[in-house]
Amino acid sequence: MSISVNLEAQILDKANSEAQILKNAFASVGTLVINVMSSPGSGKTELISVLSDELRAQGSKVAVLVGDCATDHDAKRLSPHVDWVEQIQTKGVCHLEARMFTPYLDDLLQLAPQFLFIENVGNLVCPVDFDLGESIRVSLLSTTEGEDKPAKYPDLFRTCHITVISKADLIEAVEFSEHEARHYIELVSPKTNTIKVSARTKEGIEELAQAIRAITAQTKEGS
Ligand SMILES: Nc1nc2c(ncn2[C@@H]2O[C@H](COP(=O)(O)OP(=O)(O)OP(=O)(O)O)[C@@H](O)[C@H]2O)c(=O)[nH]1
Ligand SMILES: [Mg+2]
Repeated sequence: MSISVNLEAQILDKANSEAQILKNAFASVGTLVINVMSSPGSGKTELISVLSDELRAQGSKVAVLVGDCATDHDAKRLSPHVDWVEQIQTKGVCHLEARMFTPYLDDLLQLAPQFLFIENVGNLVCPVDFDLGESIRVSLLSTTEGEDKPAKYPDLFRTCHITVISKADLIEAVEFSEHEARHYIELVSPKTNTIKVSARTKEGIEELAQAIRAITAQTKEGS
């Protein structure tokens, strides 16, 4: 038992020091890294696409590293909306790790985008423990998956600065209670900023872009 616990601690220590290297590197070129985490199909790729359209319209450069077990479908979807995108195929691994970014680091540092979105592998458990050098964590709670995901998977929602209630255009169709969802989010993460968004109607996209810009400003003041 103690051997496996020590091994896990050592693996996480190594991952965290790799993340710190990424954090320093991205900070040195003024890139804000945003780790986006949620269940499969909750709307991460669609959200990053429309959010990137908004941020680029305001003059920012946006890059994305997107993780899936297999396929490059999401990178292809994102490509028209961003300045740079690469797909990481994890071959079954249920989360992204900082070491997986090494092949892309030189390109990214040269591009020096204002924003680097990391679309994590769709999973509400495994990505939580892996620091990817991000300054912001965003979780999605889709209206199609029920209100109580934050109560069932508290660790993920607890570690996020922003929680997006995604697919807001479907609230009525799936009889989703926003009130109940906000209650569960606040129970596990009282300080999180919860924003209701639809990638279809663009409701909430401007507010989300502003929230990310506000954190960017705070991060710069603090460094
Ligand atoms: N109605 C509606 N559908 C949406 C919205 N956002 C995403 N979708 C749809 O939901 C499905 C899944 O969206 P994705 O963006 O692929 O979800 P994802 O979280 O990236 O999925 P994985 O990468 O597989 O984890 C797609 O069919 C999208 O078109 C939204 O705001 N409203
Ligand atoms: Mg996706």
